[in-house]
Amino acid sequence: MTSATGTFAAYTPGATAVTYDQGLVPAGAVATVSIAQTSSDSRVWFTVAGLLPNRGYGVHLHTNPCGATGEAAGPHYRHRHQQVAPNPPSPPTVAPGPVTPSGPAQGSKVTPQASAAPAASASVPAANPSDANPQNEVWLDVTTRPDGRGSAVATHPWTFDPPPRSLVIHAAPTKTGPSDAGDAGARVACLTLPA
Ligand SMILES: [Cu+2]
Repeated sequence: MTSATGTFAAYTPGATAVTYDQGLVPAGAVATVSIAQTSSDSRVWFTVAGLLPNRGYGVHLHTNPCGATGEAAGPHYRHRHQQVAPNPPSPPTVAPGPVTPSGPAQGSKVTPQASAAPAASASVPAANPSDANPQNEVWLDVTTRPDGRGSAVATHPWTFDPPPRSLVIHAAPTKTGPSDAGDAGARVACLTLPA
């Protein structure tokens, strides 16, 4: 069982729990994450107190520890990395025609040609529902009760490798559309998980 508890406060180096927006995650709010695994599956519990009442927040596990800004937590933890390029570049067609000498070679200048192969960019769709979904990621969205408390549980038929290193609270519930899957708005707080 891996567990982390933190009381959110403005960032200081080494802080476990950081709030980046005290209007949405007030200093003093407390969150706990617990991860239990068997050889084949995993379960994650999340509880939080001290948030705004009756409000939805997107919550996910992310790959990196928290830092001075929300971006430090890196991307969502993903079990499977499909990263299917929508349009794989086709190999360049180079006609290996015979080099025709045109007149005396003396003085002719040969300009080295840059490789015609286009740089294959490893571009991955920012939001792809086949990658960004609660089966492949760990989504722990909460809608807080009138007292500002919330909780969520996520179970998966897989285990963590390597372990996620943070839980990030976002400003809005997680979206699931074809172009915005996984998007939950600004990163408003972060809790670092032990390695
Ligand atoms: Cu997130």
